[in-house]
Amino acid sequence: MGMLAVCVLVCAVMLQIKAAAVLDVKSRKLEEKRGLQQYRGRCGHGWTWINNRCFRLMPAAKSWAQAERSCISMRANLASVHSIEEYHEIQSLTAASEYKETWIGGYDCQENGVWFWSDGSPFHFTNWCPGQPDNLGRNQNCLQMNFSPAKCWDDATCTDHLPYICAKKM
Ligand SMILES: [Ca+2]
Ligand SMILES: [Ca+2]
Repeated sequence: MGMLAVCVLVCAVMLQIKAAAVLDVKSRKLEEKRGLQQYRGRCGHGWTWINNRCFRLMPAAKSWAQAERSCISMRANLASVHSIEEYHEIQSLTAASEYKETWIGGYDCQENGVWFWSDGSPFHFTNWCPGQPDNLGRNQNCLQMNFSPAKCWDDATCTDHLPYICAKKM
């Protein structure tokens, strides 16, 4: 075999390998997409899949405690938030209601300034508005999102009536 023939053969084989690799990546991406859709579907009607959890905005305003009870009745809790990216995705659920103030699962009822999430997850990430939490009137122990034009977090009076966001694990 001449040098040229060997080159052509090698090139042809290389091209085939490359084509197979591209196909492989394509089919893997398709599989991933299908898997993702299955995940989203598993959340059920009315729920939105974000970061392996299912979220739902409940527009009928309730006190924080009644909101938590309502979430629990759907095997969920008021939503906890663990990163700014997650916050923005959760926030997008409130876009239709013009980013109205909305309860999520943070509370500091037992000891002022010691915050917990009602789903028991660690309270690490925060997005407080400047000057918040201020425990105004020594009576603000529940976390509302979308506060002020900056749409950040505020401690509010737990008996205020607000829409709320529930979240459940998949
Ligand atoms: Ca407080
Ligand atoms: Ca406040």
